[in-house]
Amino acid sequence: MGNSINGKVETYCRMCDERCGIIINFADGRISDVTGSKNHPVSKGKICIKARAIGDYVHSPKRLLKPLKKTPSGWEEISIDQALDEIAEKIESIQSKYGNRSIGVWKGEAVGFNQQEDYARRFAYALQTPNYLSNNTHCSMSRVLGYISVRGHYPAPDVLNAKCIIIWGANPMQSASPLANMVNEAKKKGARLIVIDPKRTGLANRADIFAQIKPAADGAFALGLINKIICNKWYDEDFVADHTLGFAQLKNYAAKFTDSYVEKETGVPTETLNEIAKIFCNCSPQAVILTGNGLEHCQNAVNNIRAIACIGALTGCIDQLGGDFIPESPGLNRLRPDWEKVLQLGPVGYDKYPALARVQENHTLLAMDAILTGKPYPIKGIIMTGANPVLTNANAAKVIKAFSSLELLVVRDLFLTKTAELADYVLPGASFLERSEIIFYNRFQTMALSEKIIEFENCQCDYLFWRGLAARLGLQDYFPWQNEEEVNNWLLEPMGLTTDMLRKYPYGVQYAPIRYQKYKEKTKPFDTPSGEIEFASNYLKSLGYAELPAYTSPNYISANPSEYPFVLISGARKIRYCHSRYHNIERLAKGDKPVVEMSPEDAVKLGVQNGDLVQVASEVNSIKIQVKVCKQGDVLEGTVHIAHGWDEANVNLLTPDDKNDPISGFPLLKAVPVCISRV
Ligand SMILES: Nc1nc2c(c(=O)[nH]1)N[C@H]1C(S)=C(S)[C@@H](COP(=O)(O)OP(=O)(O)OC[C@H]3O[C@@H](n4cnc5c(=O)[nH]c(N)nc54)[C@H](O)[C@@H]3O)O[C@H]1N2
Ligand SMILES: Nc1nc2c(c(=O)[nH]1)N[C@H]1C(S)=C(S)[C@@H](COP(=O)(O)OP(=O)(O)OC[C@H]3O[C@@H](n4cnc5c(=O)[nH]c(N)nc54)[C@H](O)[C@@H]3O)O[C@H]1N2
Ligand code: SF4
Ligand SMILES: [Mo]
Repeated sequence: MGNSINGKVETYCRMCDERCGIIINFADGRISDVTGSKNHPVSKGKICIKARAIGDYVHSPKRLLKPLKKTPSGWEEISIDQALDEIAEKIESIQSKYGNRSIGVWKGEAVGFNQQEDYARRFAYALQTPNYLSNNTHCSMSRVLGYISVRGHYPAPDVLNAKCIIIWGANPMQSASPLANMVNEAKKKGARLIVIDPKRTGLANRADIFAQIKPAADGAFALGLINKIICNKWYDEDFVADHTLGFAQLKNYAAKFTDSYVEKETGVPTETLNEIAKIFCNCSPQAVILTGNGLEHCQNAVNNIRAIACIGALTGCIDQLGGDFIPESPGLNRLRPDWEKVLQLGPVGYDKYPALARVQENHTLLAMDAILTGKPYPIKGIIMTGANPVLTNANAAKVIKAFSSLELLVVRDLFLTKTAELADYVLPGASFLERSEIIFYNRFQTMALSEKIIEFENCQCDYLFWRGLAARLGLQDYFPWQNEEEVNNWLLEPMGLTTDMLRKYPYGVQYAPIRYQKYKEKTKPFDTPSGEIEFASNYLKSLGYAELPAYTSPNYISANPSEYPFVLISGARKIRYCHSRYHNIERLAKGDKPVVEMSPEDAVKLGVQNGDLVQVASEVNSIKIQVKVCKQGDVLEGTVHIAHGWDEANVNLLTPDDKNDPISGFPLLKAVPVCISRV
């Protein structure tokens, strides 16, 4: 199977979103092996285990190669034309019965961002539905919201030139190998490394300081640091005076975060807090904080992240060499529809989470409620690509119930996943080697063309799928370009570039020179309502939220813990998987199984050992899973961890969808109170 070139092809790996440079060797039309490309300026020849499994993945015998239609007697193979004809007809009938907004379009993590995301947004807009849904109800948007409310932008930390690196709620050794390599490189040049995490990660082992914090207590720690920095006058007085608003209020508020309170709340000793504050300020402005997913999944996520965003702003790290670089945009043509017009159509979730408008996101969890209740209006059909929400969205039982009740669910995937099993139509998706798109490294301000190098009959790329479906609905004007090559050239037009020009630079061209301290060039340089850095936000206040990055203690700390005495964190990355992906690839998953990781002290308390089966129950649901007892000190006592993405023990059956961060609406995926008992 497969139609391809023989010999070597140099391209980008997209088994995760890091885009390392790879050389793929083909033999007899199949990928025979994959090695790292030394020509790639970021990955420099290094690749991880997932890249080595690209051939197993792309040529997997489990891959879907024909569209499937669900019939009373099971799956029936049909042609793409028949599938698109029937899906278009069904969309028209649903929209005429329930209104344009009754169709949702869902894009998952696997197809990436930029133009793949924009195709989905564009198709939704063509249908006149505001309901573009995505993995971003669970990913990054809390961080983006937190940062942009303070700074007006999301930074790209200049790790390589930093003298102090704080890794806060992230684990790049598992989740972003090239970034971990940069951290190690900076460390070799003398950078100090600090890790703040409830779990001892790989980089925590190499860190100068490891602060083993209680889950979701990050805001208290950040405010404790702010208090230290202000009391000791370790902040950048000129930068604060010239470019920030709300300093006096922040100072006042942070004063409540005394040593004893912070130590009790976070579990981190005061000496450690002092040490971190001192090192960070000594190294500033060449100091960065790398924030991760670990900060996003709690009930105070955005405010905790706002507090963290204030730290580097206080010490003047903004847009500095070795600090928080502010990337410039490349200035392509826009595929994405005008957001103001989308908003006017009334996306689901905005009454509850109005701040989402700032990041142009909708709320997938409230979409589940709309499907089940018909309120605020019915959603009856979903067209999905590159996602597996049955394994990745909070409260999976509700997701299954909602998807099962739809009049139309279309899933585009490489495999018949748990989500695809619920669909009316399953369409074979194209892997990243089967599409052409423009990719970016915003930290280096480079862009490159990643080209299709292999093709399977019936496995359409996303662009041709959206175009084919739009044409059947009379919406061809939204997708006028015949193929991806035409789209790519149209995108590049305003920059005076063409795909042929990009082809000459396989690992990218720089679209703008790197410049620092760009804020000095303008009077109101930051993209906040005031144009300055906002320690206090009038915008959030006007929406009914706290003006300052206020801290609220997580329920498991503040409430009586007796019924659910453990706190579950879920989804710490493992290098061999990406969310629900690759558990079906033997080379990657062999010998591995889902486990609940716990400290030896907790294992003793529960009377369990490695391999014992336990039941883990939250307020929402329960699962059975085997125990893995960790080394002492690797997981904080009282805290347990379960990875997401496993069919066999789906941790998202336990995660609630109604205990959300009030600003971003992000669900509680870390800091979930649970009880554990032997089976
Ligand atoms: N191999 C692999 N790589 C991936 C992915 C994947 O699934 N697999 N997913 C990709 C995606 S979409 C994303 S969003 C990124 C995420 O990448 P990261 O942001 O690096 O996320 P994690 O690896 O989950 O690391 C989160 C860390 O936060 C810690 N943590 C949990 N709760 C808390 C808390 O309350 N406070 C603090 N301070 N720390 C906490 C966890 O113990 C863990 O070490 O990874 C990307 N890369
Ligand atoms: N409990 C818990 N849940 C979490 C998280 C957590 O930390 N804890 N993290 C959350 C985060 S940060 C994220 S980003 C989400 C991700 O959640 P999802 O968006 O659901 O992403 P994946 O699980 O990677 O699902 C991708 C699906 O796309 C398919 N696929 C792969 N390549 C392609 C392609 O090129 N085209 C198409 N059409 N399909 C393809 C894969 O086979 C897979 O079934 O999960 C979230 N869920
Ligand atoms: S980190 Fe691994 S999976 Fe991700 S792009 Fe690089 S080689 Fe591929
Ligand atoms: Mo993510």
